This record gives sequence, C-alpha cells and structure tokens, in this order.
Amino acid sequence: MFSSQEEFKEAYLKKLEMTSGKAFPDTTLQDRYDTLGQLIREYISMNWIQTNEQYRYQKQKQVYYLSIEFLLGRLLRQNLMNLGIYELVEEGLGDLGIDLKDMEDVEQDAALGNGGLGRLAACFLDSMASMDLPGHGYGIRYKHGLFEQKIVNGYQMELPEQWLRHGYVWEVRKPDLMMQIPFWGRIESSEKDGVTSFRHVDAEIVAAVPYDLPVVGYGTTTVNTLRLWNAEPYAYKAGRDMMKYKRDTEAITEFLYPDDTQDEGKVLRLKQQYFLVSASIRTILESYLSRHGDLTNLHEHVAIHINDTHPVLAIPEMMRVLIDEYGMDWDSAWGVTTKTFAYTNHTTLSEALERWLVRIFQPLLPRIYMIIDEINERFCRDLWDAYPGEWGRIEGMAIIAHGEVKMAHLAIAGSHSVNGVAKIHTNILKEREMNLFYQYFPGKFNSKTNGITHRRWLLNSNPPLASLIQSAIGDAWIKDPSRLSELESFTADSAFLENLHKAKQLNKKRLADRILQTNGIVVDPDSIFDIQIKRLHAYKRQLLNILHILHLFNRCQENPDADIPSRTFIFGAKASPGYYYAKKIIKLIHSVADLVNDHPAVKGRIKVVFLENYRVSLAEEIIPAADVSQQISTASKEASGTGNMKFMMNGALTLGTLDGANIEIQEQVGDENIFIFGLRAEEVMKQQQDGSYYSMEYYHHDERIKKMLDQLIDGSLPDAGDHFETIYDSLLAENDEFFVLRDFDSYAKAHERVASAYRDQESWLRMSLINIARSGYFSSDRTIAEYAREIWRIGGVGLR
Ligand code: 26V
Repeated sequence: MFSSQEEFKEAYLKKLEMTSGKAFPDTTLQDRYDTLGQLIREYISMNWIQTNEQYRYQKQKQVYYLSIEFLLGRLLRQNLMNLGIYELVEEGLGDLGIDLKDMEDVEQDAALGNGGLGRLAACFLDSMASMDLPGHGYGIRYKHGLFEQKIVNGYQMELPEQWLRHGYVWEVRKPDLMMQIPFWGRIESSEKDGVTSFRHVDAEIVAAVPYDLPVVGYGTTTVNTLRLWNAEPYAYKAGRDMMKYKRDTEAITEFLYPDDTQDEGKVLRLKQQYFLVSASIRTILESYLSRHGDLTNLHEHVAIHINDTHPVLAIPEMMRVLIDEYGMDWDSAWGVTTKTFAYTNHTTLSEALERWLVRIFQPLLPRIYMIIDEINERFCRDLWDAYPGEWGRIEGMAIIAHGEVKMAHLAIAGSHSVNGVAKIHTNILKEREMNLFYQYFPGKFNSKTNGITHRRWLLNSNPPLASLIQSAIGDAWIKDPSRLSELESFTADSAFLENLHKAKQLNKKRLADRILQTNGIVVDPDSIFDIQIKRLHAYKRQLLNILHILHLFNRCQENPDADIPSRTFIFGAKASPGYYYAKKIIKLIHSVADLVNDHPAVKGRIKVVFLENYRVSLAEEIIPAADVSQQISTASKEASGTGNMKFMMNGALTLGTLDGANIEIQEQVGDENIFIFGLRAEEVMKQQQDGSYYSMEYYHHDERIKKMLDQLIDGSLPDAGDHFETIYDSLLAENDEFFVLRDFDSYAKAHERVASAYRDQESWLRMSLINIARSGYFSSDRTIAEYAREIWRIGGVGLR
C-alpha cells in the first residue's frame, strides 16, 4: 500500500470516497485527515499484530508503565516519520492537491495529562518502541483532557477540552477485553481448612473497556501498545436508579483530575485510580498466565512501573488478586509483588504528596483497604524490630496514620526501586523528604535523570535544524542520540554557524507570523526570543520574569536612550482552575504586556507575548524558535524539568537556577555555555529552616524592587484593579516564600550577561551549537536504557 506513491494515492482516494460517502472534491479536511489516519493505522496493524505475537511466543520480560497521565500531543506526524513514509505521503497527497501540513493541523492534541509527568510518560513510550523494548502504557481514556484555555481581557477562562468530538483515528476499541471493576459493597469472610477467604459482595460493578493505541517505534517494526481504559455501565440492576448508575459510572473517565475540594470529587479521583490499576493488573496477570502458567516467578517476566503515586493501588490490587483469586499465601504474594513493582517520585512539594482519608477510602474499596491495613501492620512490626521504642520514627513512616493512607509510603514499602528524576531531586528525597525510608531501605533508592524523545522534539518539530544536522553528520543520531556530539567539530566552521543562524531565524520568523496572527502583536525576528513556557506555579517563578520585564520598562522610561537590546518575551502557561494566585500572575503578565508593548519610551525594544492554550503541539512550534530558555524555579523545588532539555536540544541557551536537571545541563555544557543565577538549593533550604530571609529588606534596600512592587498597587498598571495586592502581599507581608526578591539582583545581572553575549553573534552561535551537540544525554533513549538495565532488568540494552 505504501510501496509507491501511485499505490498510496490510489488506496487513499478509494478509501476516502468509501468512508466519507462523498466525491473527492466534496470531502472536508476532517474527512481527508480521518481517512489518512485510518489508512496508516491499518498499515501499522500488521507490525502491531506481529509484535504482539512475538511477545507472546518468545516470552520476553514485559514492562508495563502505569500512569494517570499520558500527554501524547499529536500522532500523525510522529507515526509517519517513525514509519519512514512521511515524504512519500507528503508527495502523494501533494499530487492530489492536499497539503500534509493542513492534515497535521486537523489533529487535536491528545492532552491526557497536566505537564511534566504526563509528557515524560509519552516520551518513554516513544523510546521504548524505538529501542525495541517490550514496554507498554496503561492509562485512562478521559473524555475531556486538560482544559482548553481562553484568555479574555487578561483573565484565564477554562473550557472543557473535546479531543474526541470527531472521533479518534488512532484508537481501537476492544470490548471483548472488558474488565469488571467493583466499588463499594461489603467483604464476607469464610474459613475452610484453617484458611480464611474473602468475598466482595453487594459491589457496584463498572466495566473497564480498553481502547488500544499503537506505539510505533522509529525505524523498526516494533509496535507497542498504549491501553487506555474507558468506564461504562456493566449491567443495569432492577430496583436501582439506572440513570444515576450510568452517570456515576461514566463520570469515572469523564475528566482528568476532577475538582477534589469536596468529598464527592475525592471519591471520584480515588475511583479513577483504582479503576486504572484494577483493570490493568488483572489484564497483566491474565496475559502473563497465558504465557507462563506459574505465578511464583512473575517478577522474572513482568516489571510494573508506577508513575508517581497515582497508580500505587496497583500494589494492594496485585496482593488481592494473588491471594484472593489465585490462592497464594501472604508472604509469597508480598515477595512477588515487591519484586515486580518500581516507583518514580516526581515532586517533593508537600501539597502534591497524596494522602487519602480513611473514611473516604474504606467504604469505596473495602478489600483493598483491608490489604493496606495488613501491609501497614506488618511493615510497622518490622520497623519496631529495627527501631524498638522509636515511636516517632515509626509513626513518621506508617502507611496508615492519623486517619489517612499515605500513598508514597505504600509505594516505597511495596516496590523494590524508588527513583527520583534528576540527581539533585534524588538527593533531596534521600536526605530530606524520604530520609527515614532511605535509612531503612538504602538499597531501593536510585536516580534516573529524565529525558525527552529527540525524535519528536528535534527531528519532527524542527525540520530546518534537523536537516542541517543531517547534512553535517548524517542520520545515525536519530537512533543513537549520543552521536549529536559529532556536531562539536563544527564549532569553528563559520559556514555551518551561519546555517545554524539561518535555521533559527526561519523558526523565529514562523513563530513571529503566528504571534501576529493570534495575538496581533508585531515582533521582530531579530530580537532575542526569550521564552518561559510551563505550567503556572509560584515555585516556577513566572513572577520573577514579569517583574524583571517591568524593571526593564522602568529603565527605558528613566533613560530612553539606554542601550537595551531588543527582546521578545514569550510566555505560555495554564493555571490550575482553582489556583487563584497563579491566575493573578497571568493577569499581571497581560497587564505588563499592555503597558509595555506600544509604549513610546520602549521604542519597540521590549515585547511581551502570552500565547494562549499552551499544549504539546504549541510547544513544538515555540521551542525551535527560542534563543533563551528560562528555567528559573526556586532552587530545590523543580524535581527535574524536561522543557529545559527540549530548549537545549534546539539550540536555546538556558537562563536558569541550579535546580533540577539544569544542574546536569550545566555539567554537560560548562559554565561558559549557560547563564546561571540565584541561590543554590542548600542556601534556599537553609534560609527556609533558620528563617534568616526577610524579603522586606530587599524592598527597602533595592530601589528597583521598591519601585516595581509599588507599581503593582499604585495604579501604574493597566486594568490592575486590586488584582495585584495578593501578589504584593505574598512578596512582602508573607515574606516571599519563593525567594523572588532575594534572587532578583542576580537574575537581572544574568539577563545582562545574556544581552551582551547575544551581541557577539558568532560566539552565541557557537554556544548554541555546543548545547545542541551535548544534548544527546538528555534523550529519553538514555533514560530508558538506564531504567531497563538497572530497574526493570530487561536484557539486551547497551548503555550508550
Ligand atoms: C500533582 C497534582 C496536585 C494537584 C492536582 C493535579 C496534580 C497533578 C499532578 C501532580 C503531580 C505533579 C508531578 C509532576 O508533574 N512533576 C513533574 O514531573 C516532571 C517529570 O519527572 C519533572 O520534570 C518536573 O520537574 C516535575 O515538576
């Protein structure tokens, strides 16, 4: 079907007319996209079936990655590129007068995630398939992914996202593989031959129906599976309120992270978690048994990874199935379970550490609660043996305490591996947040620095740079990203650097066009594109960035002839719907933009742009155009960051703190090729502990700070109302929890270093090239190789 263009065109036209029921000229873009997607999916099917057959008969160890989020973005381009048929299809469609780019834009992002954690899961899937590793994802098919953001007059509005509106061509519904998930009800026990067994009665049963997505590897025949579960009514029972049952059931997979401020929402989130893991674990075990037969060696053939604590109920669920359904004794079941599971922690922020109230947990999942209770009892007994009399320590490690279930404690106790996502993050886990656990289980802790798939984030999203790289070093880097280092030999090649400049300018021009189209703001592609895109959060300090812009504006006003280089500051960020402080920051960014963008004193040297509805596909357009990548979290707060890696790989220079993976970026590129500022993590943590930081001193002793903070509340800012008092108070009355004022001076100086470095274009381009050349380490291929070798212990993976 894809062996020649002619064949492709013929097959495509025929299918298009058959599926749409229209003559070709009458078909819509959506029709054309759907048909293309279907055709490609069918093409993928052959390898998909073959991969599954191979896994079944060769009995390789399988890896299952359980995650409440998969932030996939679009798949058309990725699939075509990975299959190696992009050009053929592009040209074939071209002959029919169809622009493949238009097709790509029809596709809605699959935004089944919030941010870093979900995007990491998606990058991992690409790497596993491309490296021929048997690794599969299990997640939830939310009807509405992450909300769509609209900005109205500087305020964020949220609309339900609708990725399934026109159907989704990449999924295959498999109703025959449905699983029944029980909620509520009671547990009855009975004794036979001295063995107690348990029965879950009066449960409300929900059907979990799988939708499978193919995960196509690059340049290989491997096609793995991402299985997303959909909740549906299982059976209507007479005497029950059928409409309520239908609503309650479908609600489980309706929204990503339903609001959990009320009990009802909390129940829903817990339902989602159990729904995901129960369906997944039982499927995994059934598939394992059909291949092997003997459960005692499960861990030799199956590795299950839990992405943060959201899927941690997989551990008690596995215990339940082994004990209640397969009759295993507790100790054997616990041995197999702990050897099968591994857990990744993605944040040390205490508000993100999951805890469930027992009064909510127990009625919803009665048997799972009993099992966790037993795990806790046994765990506390072991602790007592190790630390007799140390009540405080045991209380601090208990899985159930003070009426709550501590999900991270369950994850650590029930896994053989606990990893952080960057060196500094793992160290903070070991030395602080999880120190008691580290003392008790030192061997479980390990670090796996995150990575990103260079195929999506360089090859697919930055064609000008990718083809320049290819012309210089060929295409071996696509399979082996460490070979990007071969680019270092071009650092003194001025013709190459000139081409690097051209590629960047092409991307900047494209982004400038988009900005004009969407925001109506004219920006100069020759200005420095200085970009901060990520979720909006106080610790990520978008506030530091926008306050500094206000300061630059003040400088322009004080001295209209100041030698300030031309800069375009670009933001993209969604705030959680209930996170009022974050929403104020969005408003502030817009207010400063309104003040600055057309102000005569600025003379066009500063532009501030907020790009609405930040998402994967938008990131793919923005990142290739960046000169400066802002990674400015308060040191110690950003576990790793992965945007930082995407920017580096696309030749942007990092302006950042020594936090998360920025530290490892600095190690790779050296001090000369990065702009570091601000307190270090130890300093932040020390000052937090001893209370030696007083933000008010910075307000009184630094005129720049005093001036801009006063501007927040004195009417200097357009449409300020009293919006920014909260921000003002957070910085002064509440003593600036995230050290914004403390780091301001150092940040402003770093910006000056950036500005002066940019003046020397040749040297800037050299720095940029070094960043690209040394970004191979941050490919998720490297990360996955480490997971495979050191955590999952699946053979045949060389570390490059
Ligand atoms: C927490 C919450 C709490 C409120 C409701 C929604 C919600 C959703 C997720 C989370 C946990 C977020 C954890 C997370 O995304 N961490 C990020 O993980 C990245 C991949 O490891 C890492 O690069 C980022 O530094 C880290 O913030």
